[in-house]
Amino acid sequence: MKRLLILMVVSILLAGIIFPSAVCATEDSLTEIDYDPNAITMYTYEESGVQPLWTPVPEGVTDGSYLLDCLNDGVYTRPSFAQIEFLGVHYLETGYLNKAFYIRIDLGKVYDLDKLSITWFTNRGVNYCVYGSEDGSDYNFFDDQSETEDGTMYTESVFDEDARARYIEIEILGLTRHDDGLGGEKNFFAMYEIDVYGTEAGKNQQQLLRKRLLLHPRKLLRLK
Ligand SMILES: [Ca+2]
Repeated sequence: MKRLLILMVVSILLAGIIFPSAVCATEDSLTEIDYDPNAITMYTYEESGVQPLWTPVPEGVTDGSYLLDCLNDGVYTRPSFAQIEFLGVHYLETGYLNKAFYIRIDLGKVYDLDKLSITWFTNRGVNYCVYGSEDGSDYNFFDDQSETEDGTMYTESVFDEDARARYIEIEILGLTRHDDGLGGEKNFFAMYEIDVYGTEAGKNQQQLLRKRLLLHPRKLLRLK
């Protein structure tokens, strides 16, 4: 029985070496989470002095833009975007806000997360960090995108294997382009899409095992 097991393990490992494309297939097969974009909320701390809001649909605009639905509809072009505008003290040299504000996404269930990506509407970069929480009160740090450069159209956070959350918070630290002629303090940015990838917690054990087999074959050899 033990020999059979070893033979199976060796066969799997050899398959990984002979057909390395299998590793790529794992990357490509990420599952997108179909969360409700209308469950996205935004908040800041009262004492921060930052006033963020979702830009309301401008008068006369009837093409469906500026709605939260746009953030998870799989459309990465006009008019499918939503915009945030904010007023707050920021450092002129860096564009960083004195105090951050937060976008919170409720995925509806707890997920083992693989990746979060944002497709930006304009060519102004947004500096942010990503946190995750299973219960909505205790958050873990997931990723740092605070070095985003001006002109960035797409950012991506690939999470560690143990990243598990129902709630994701995107901490908006500021914009890379601070001077847009709007008076120094007022600013805005827009997003076409916020994509989150992962699988429902506890339902992906086989997938995780396969991932570990491919990524950490030596660990498997130590198993009895
Ligand atoms: Ca969209």
